[in-house]
Amino acid sequence: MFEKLLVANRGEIAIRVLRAAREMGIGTVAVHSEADRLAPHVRFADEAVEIGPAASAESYLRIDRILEAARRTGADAVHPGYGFLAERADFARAVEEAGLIFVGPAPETIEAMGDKTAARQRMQAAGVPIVPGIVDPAENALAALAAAEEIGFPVLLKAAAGGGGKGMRVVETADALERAFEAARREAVAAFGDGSVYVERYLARPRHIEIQILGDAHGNVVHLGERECSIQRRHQKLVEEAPSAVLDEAGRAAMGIAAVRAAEAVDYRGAGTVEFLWENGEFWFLEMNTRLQVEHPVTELVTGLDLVAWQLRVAAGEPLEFGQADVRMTGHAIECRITAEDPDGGFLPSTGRIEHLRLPEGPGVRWDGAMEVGLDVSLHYDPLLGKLIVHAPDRAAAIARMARALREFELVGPDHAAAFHRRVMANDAFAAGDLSIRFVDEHPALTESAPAESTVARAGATAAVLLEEARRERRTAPRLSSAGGVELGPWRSLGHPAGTSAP
Ligand code: MV4
Repeated sequence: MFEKLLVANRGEIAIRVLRAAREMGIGTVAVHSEADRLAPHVRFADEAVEIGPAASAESYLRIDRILEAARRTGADAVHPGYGFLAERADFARAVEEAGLIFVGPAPETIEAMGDKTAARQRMQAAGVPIVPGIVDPAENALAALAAAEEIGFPVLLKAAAGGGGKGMRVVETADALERAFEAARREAVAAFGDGSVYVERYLARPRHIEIQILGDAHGNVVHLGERECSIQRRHQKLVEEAPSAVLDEAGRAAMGIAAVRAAEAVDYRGAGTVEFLWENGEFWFLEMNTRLQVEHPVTELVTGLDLVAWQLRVAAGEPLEFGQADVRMTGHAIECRITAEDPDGGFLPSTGRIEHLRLPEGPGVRWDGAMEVGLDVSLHYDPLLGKLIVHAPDRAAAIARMARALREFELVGPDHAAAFHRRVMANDAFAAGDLSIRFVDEHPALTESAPAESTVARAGATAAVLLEEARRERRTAPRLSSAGGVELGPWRSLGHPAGTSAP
């Protein structure tokens, strides 16, 4: 095992990785921007190095400064987290060329999966089902039209350099194809500097289900089951769960085998995710993500495996010491992403100081976050404040547990997504497992607060802030009453603290 790990990230994922390293007796180095001097992740590491101004392009995306921090601290491995440099083949290569271990797959693997048409070709060759369509970019609109006629309308035009939905165009009829093709091409050039566009059959109401895989440097690959990630908005996942309500043992095995084949086809090392679209019992490869994902905890809770610990072990060259038959799944896990976004205001990012915070506790509850009272949430970074994750014996119990945990959750400061999640947990279609990637659009009430709800929320929030201020005052200036005792302070007038809990 290596001796000192540098975590090239911030926020909850930096803390997650630093925690695993500590438990394994590995030394830790955090990096941070000027704005993040007092950020929580800095305190979870043995050492910290400042790498530049607040803007990510000047700090967390600066390969040179991160490698310099590793050199100065004597780190021998680098974990990229997710986002930032996690899927940059040039970063993985630079880390290796500096003589350090990159905690992730080989640069060639990252590259192979970055080009979507190349990925489709490799998956097709490996026997992994891909969405029907072409596996080379269309030369021009006429070629795209010929492909579309063959596939059958509606079709989806996609950018080969894409991912995340940029440059995608649904085309319903032959008449509309040429214009859509030129638009998709322009968008792809603007977004990726590469106008290659290909054509797929359009799936109208699929689910997004992905398989977690883990590979070592000795050719062993296992899958750790699926995550259902259909509840999303504009390609931002909001709720994830494991297992999916639509996969039985046979379905899980089939998708798992396809994912392992996909991983083997690119000599996958480390933790990765193979994404599929699922519709009416059929599934097709969509993309492969060559990183640890935000939603990895739901897999950890149902498998009992520490994915970050395994990432570190296989990066150090240790073999997986278990096979597919040893992977067992128990119970049901759900994750809600608590983002600093206003769910009743189009999910616009929100900023401000965290004034009051109370995190859920109790059986089966996990919080992976990077939040504390006094922290300033800015627009510089991802709006993810933390993830609330629960584990229970079955799906109904997990929903009830998440609803309970969300009622305990109190955050006053920036607007945040907790109210949205409370509504999802109370939603009948969610309870029935009737999900698709259109779930949020199909249930507009999830993103509109009921009038009573906002009044109660405001009252609760105001009470919580007053209580917080009163507590601070008590801690700093206890006043003696005339009888010689300590006065309880102004919070007394607010009634019992339990009455202040946000809805
Ligand atoms: C699709 C699709 C429907 N049919 N492909 C969106 C992002 C990109 N990675 C792939 N995406 C999609 N590809 C076909 N042939 C619908 C989507 C899609 C989607 C996929 C997964 C998760 C969320 C999504 C939201 C909108 C559209």
